Order: sequence, then structure tokens, then C-alpha cells
Amino acid sequence: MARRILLLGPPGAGKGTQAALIANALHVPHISTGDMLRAAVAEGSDLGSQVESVMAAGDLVSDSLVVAIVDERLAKEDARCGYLLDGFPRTLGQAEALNDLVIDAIGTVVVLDVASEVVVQRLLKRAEEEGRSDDNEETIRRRLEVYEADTSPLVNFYGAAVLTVDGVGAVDDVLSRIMIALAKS
Ligand code: B4P
Repeated sequence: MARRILLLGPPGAGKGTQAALIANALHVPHISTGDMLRAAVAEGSDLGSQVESVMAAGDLVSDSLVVAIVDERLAKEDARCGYLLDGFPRTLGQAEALNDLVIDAIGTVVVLDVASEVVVQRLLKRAEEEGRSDDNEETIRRRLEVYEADTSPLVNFYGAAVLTVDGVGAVDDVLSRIMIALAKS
């Protein structure tokens, strides 16, 4: 059976961390818009030069650019039987575009629930370790505001498809909670 899973949550909720583990367990491709955009910046492509300053400021890249890269990625053979979308959609416009791209685009929406102060601490720790340009305190606060304004309305949009999972605790414990919730869904 095709498994189509969306992973939502505030910045630093652990979407990227958990998505890799879930995708591996379920044998579906892990499709992260954040990773694809960072790769474009690292390559210095046209797309990368358009999005670099937007990402560094903690703002969202435009729906049209992000929808175009997701459209291209979902058209690949490996996404035919399922996928785990990490960090997409992030706006109502992206959610509507996804419905237009794929029939039955969504099976389950996992929302990682982590309090703002916890994500700020996690991202400040990552800033020390990895030096990501969007992990300074000002930008982190901006990303949290953007999440509240633009992305959190998706929880209502997806309604009964949503599974909210506590994202605080050891990575393996969070993964177990997600897998149990998915198995029951
Ligand atoms: P993303 O790459 O999606 O990154 P994120 O929201 O910051 O982080 P994530 O939740 O994946 O956290 P992670 O596992 O890394 O977005 C980055 C930017 O790209 C956006 O701000 C935007 O500009 C742009 N973008 C992406 N998608 C877009 C879209 N659809 N539309 C428009 N723009 C888009 O974990 C964070 C840290 O916590 C790590 O250091 C990790 O090791 C740690 N951690 C994880 N789980 C933990 C746990 N259980 N306990 C303790 N620490 C944990």
C-alpha cells in the first residue's frame, strides 16, 4: 500500500531527524524541501542564489519555487509508491498545490509537538555545532513566528488526517511514538 506521509512541526522540532528514520523504516523516499533548497545554495545554482538570503533571514521561500521543486521530485519513479514529505507544505497555498499535483496526495500528517523554548535551545546548540546561517537567535525567533502565522493553520486544514506526537525526549523515544501512532492510523 502506498504510504504518503507529511511531517509538520516548528523549526527544530526534529522533522529532518525523524524523517530520515521513518523513511528508512517504511522504505519510502525522504523528500525534504529544506535539504533540497540548502543543496541548491551549496551548488550556487540559479535557484540557490534566489533563495539564499530568504532562508538566512528565516523567511519562507516563495510557494511557486518550492512547489516547482516538489513537483519535479514527486514525478520521479521512486515516489510512485509513497513518500515522506519533510517540511512541505508550509503554507495553505503549498497544501492546495500538493492536492493538485497528486491524487490522494496525503495519507497521514504527523505533527511534531515541541514547545518554542525547547526548539530555540536545540537550534542554538546546532548553531554551535554546525554553523547553519539560519540558526542564530534572531532568525530562529523569526522562523517560529513564520511557523505560527503560515504553517500552523495546516493542522486545521488537514483535520482528521493529523496525528500529533510529542517531539520532546530522546530521538529513539520520539521515533517509537511516531511509529506506534502510524501503525494505529
Ligand atoms: P528545514 O530544513 O525544514 O528545517 P527546520 O524546520 O529548521 O528543522 P527541522 O525540524 O528539520 O529540525 P531538525 O531535525 O534539523 O527548513 C529550513 C528553511 O528552509 C526554512 O526556514 C525556509 O526558509 C526553507 N524552507 C524549507 N521548506 C520550505 C517550504 N516548504 N516553503 C518555503 N520555505 C521552505 O532538528 C533540529 C536540531 O534539533 C538538530 O540539531 C537535531 O540534532 C536536534 N534534535 C532533533 N531531535 C531532537 C531530540 N529529540 N532531542 C534533542 N535534540 C534533537
